[in-house]
Amino acid sequence: MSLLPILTIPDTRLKTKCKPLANVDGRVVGLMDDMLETMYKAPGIGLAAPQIGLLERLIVVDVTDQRTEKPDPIAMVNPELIWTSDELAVTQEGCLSIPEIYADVTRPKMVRVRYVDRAGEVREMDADGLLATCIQHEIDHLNGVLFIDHLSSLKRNMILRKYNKARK
Ligand code: GNR
Ligand code: NI
Repeated sequence: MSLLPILTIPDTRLKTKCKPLANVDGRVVGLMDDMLETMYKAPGIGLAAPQIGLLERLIVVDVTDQRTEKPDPIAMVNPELIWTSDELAVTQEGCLSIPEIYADVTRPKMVRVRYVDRAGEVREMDADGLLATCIQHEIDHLNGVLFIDHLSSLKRNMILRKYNKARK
């Protein structure tokens, strides 16, 4: 297991569409474990492969509270949203690739996701609440989309000015 450095904006790899994985082999399982370790250490509730510079369709999520609940790590290869609810939910989101910036994002409240698990089996999962939000945030990363891209250009530009000023 190893900790991996997390890329931050404006790294262009965060704006790139990632390629599907052909299969789940030892390399991919090793990456899942390294990404989970990196996510827990950050700490974060999700991590997508492009955030560690890998342009492949792989995400990990665990929305349990690390201090009070037992872990529930989930790794998904080639995840796809096969259904999203008409009902929407607003969640304050953050991103390890845009440190210390938070904003309300509106997304479908519930989703059904199809993916390949660490055993190479195709699975489907229904998600609601923070898990649904996190899965959508991570799949966005695989398409080169960041949570700030869901905001108005006025709001996004305000945030980017704030980020660049804090980063200077
Ligand atoms: O740690 C994270 N928290 C979070 C909070 C609300 C909505 C999405 C997230 S994901 C984020 C980690 C991250 O950047 N994943 O890509
Ligand atoms: Ni993120």
